[in-house]
Amino acid sequence: MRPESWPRTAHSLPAIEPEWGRTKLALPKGRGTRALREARFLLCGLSLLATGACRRPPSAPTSIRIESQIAPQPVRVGAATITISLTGSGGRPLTQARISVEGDMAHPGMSPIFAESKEMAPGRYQAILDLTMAGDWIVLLHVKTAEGKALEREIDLPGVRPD
Ligand SMILES: [Cu+2]
Repeated sequence: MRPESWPRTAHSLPAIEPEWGRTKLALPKGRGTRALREARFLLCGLSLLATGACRRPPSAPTSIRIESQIAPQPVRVGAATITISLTGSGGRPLTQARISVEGDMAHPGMSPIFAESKEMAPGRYQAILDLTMAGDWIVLLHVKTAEGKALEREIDLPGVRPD
């Protein structure tokens, strides 16, 4: 089970992450690391409180369906192929969408990973996400349709196995 108090939000801190990166680099080596980690964790929590309301993914218009599959099963460290099918009203394939895929781990302190998808067939997209660590992942699909509608999907990917 994923502790709700920590985030999902590795990905929701784009404005803050670079600052931390700089701060970390500026610290003398081997000192203050623990304090930094705690401060960073606290910051995560605060930022979740502050932005929780506006970070909810926009709800999808009911006419658009997003279905996804991930392979191989069981999912393990390394390349995971994510296949996404996008359909509009009446089941017609939605072509020429942009789908970027983000992977976050359920524990703090890890940077998100990203992959862009390619349209392999009309309305059928594929992305390869390089899962770098065993454990619990959350995959976010950031979809932008050809008409410019933005949608998000979150897929829990618990228990990714070691290589
Ligand atoms: Cu990790």
